[in-house]
Amino acid sequence: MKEKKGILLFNPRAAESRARIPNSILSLAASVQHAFDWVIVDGNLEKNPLEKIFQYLESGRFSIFGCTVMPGIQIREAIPFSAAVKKAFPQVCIVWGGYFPAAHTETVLKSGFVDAVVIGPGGDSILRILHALHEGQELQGIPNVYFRTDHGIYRGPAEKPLATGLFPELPYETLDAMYPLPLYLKRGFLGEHIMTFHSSFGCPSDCSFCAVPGLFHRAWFACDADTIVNEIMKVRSRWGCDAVEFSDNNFFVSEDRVKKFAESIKDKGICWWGEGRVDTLMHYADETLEIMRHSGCKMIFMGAESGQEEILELAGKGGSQSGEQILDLASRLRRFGIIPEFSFVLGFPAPDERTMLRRTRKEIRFIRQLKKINPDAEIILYVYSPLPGDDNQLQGCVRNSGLRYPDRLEDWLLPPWRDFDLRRQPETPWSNKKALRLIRDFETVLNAFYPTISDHRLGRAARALLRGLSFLRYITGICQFPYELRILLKLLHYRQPEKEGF
Ligand code: B12
Ligand code: SF4
Repeated sequence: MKEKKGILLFNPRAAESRARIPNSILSLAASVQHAFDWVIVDGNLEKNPLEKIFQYLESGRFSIFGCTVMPGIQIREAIPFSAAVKKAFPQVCIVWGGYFPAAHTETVLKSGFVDAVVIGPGGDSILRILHALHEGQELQGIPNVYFRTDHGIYRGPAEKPLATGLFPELPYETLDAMYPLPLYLKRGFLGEHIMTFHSSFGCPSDCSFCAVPGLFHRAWFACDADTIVNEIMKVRSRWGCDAVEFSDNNFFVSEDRVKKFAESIKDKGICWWGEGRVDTLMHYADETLEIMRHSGCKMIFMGAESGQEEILELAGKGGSQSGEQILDLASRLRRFGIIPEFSFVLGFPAPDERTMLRRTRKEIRFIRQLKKINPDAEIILYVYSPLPGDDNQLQGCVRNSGLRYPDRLEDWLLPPWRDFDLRRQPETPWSNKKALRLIRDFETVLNAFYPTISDHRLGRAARALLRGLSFLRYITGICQFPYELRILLKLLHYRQPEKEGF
């Protein structure tokens, strides 16, 4: 019988500190585990990941090098490592999945070293690719799989994922044998040993700046509350975690599910955090918020995006969310002792510099008002990094601006594309130096006056020093050139959730 070859799954480095359980590829491993051999190489934990990848591939055990790639830092290893693998092991099929190849599929496949791209949840597709390679068949017809042919890009049939296959039981024990699980259960604001769990795919909303609607078309698939609790308790009893970070795009879609989860997890000594929407949470009953808090919900991340109606409209949140609602929720969550973490997206395309500066100043005033209402509210400032996407008002502005993404995959490694997706200061036809400086200066003063609670290493003395030194600037609103604060934040190794996660 022909030898069955398996898959080497690679998670390129994504974080400077605090490696998280690599759920993107671990869930792929879970989908193939009963039929094929698999191993994981985690760039967040390896000193020399390429060496490890080569060692595995030299064994001849693997027919696929599967690489997960989200925009930003991960392309820095994904691109050169995939090119090197193709050169040294041309017979190995290189498959990419995740948000970056879903957005730039053609560029990825045209590179010549990525053989196939899987769009959306990949468990079922990767299993079918493994079977096809084993049986010497073509990849044609496998749902959501794109690949290069002599005639161009072949697009497999688009198929909605089936909720049943989306949440396979994760092989924590096998991962533990490769990378001891405690390496992923690190200390943070939520607890001493935080695990990451992903309990739903997609989102029913379609914000115009977000990558999720393009992949899921407003569908949302979730596992039930009992499954979440069982998985957490499995990790807790074997490795001892005391907190969970949910990495769902929108954990709070179903109030009923959240309530059930909160009721079952309470008294189990677990703190938790998740991402949701302002309008959804505003509609939650007081009783649910009360149960959530008592069950260990410490903080909720929400895309506030803006306090201005015109921007909310552009972002696709107009009509259902308003500035007033954001302020109300900030005050409401304060009553329940849950910290709201609001992210804002600044720097959307504007018709001229005056409008851009007016909008930026208005946003800053709104954030100051928000902090007055709830000083504990965490503020995350992003700058809009566009994605290729569907037709909407925002995409129209992007297209009219003349922005063009690189044609060559390798160009994503060069400035200005290298940092484009980090949401810090993407170079776009509408980016404006004065507005960016306003944002950065305000962010520095805000971070010093209200240091994030998520930087658990920052002691009391350091916080007091930062607050004292920024007091006058914050109170007077004179934020220009805050060099003294920048230096101090750097010396204190201040950790920004915008860069490192939450
Ligand atoms: C955990 C996480 C991180 C971690 C790193 C994780 C890691 N890999 O080590 C941290 C916190 C470091 C991080 C950082 C960033 N992140 Co992030 N991150 C996530 C998050 C919350 C969860 C990822 C996950 O585990 N999902 C669970 C798995 C099961 O789902 P999945 O990843 O989609 O995988 C499935 C499919 O995509 C597919 N698939 C994925 N990979 C592969 C590979 C192969 C071979 C195949 C066949 C299939 C396949 O199959 C999988 C199983 O079904 C996602 C949101 C989300 N819910 O996915 C954002 C997300 C991926 N991040 C995003 C972004 C933009 C970033 C940043 C670049 C920017 C920012 N400021 O947030 C930063 C970079 C920061 C930096 N250091 O520079 C965006 C990407 C959106 C986009 N623009 O396309 C997302 C979608 C959040 C969002 N809604 O905006 N992130
Ligand atoms: S609510 Fe969040 S995840 Fe859903 S579409 Fe909007 S930004 Fe994306």
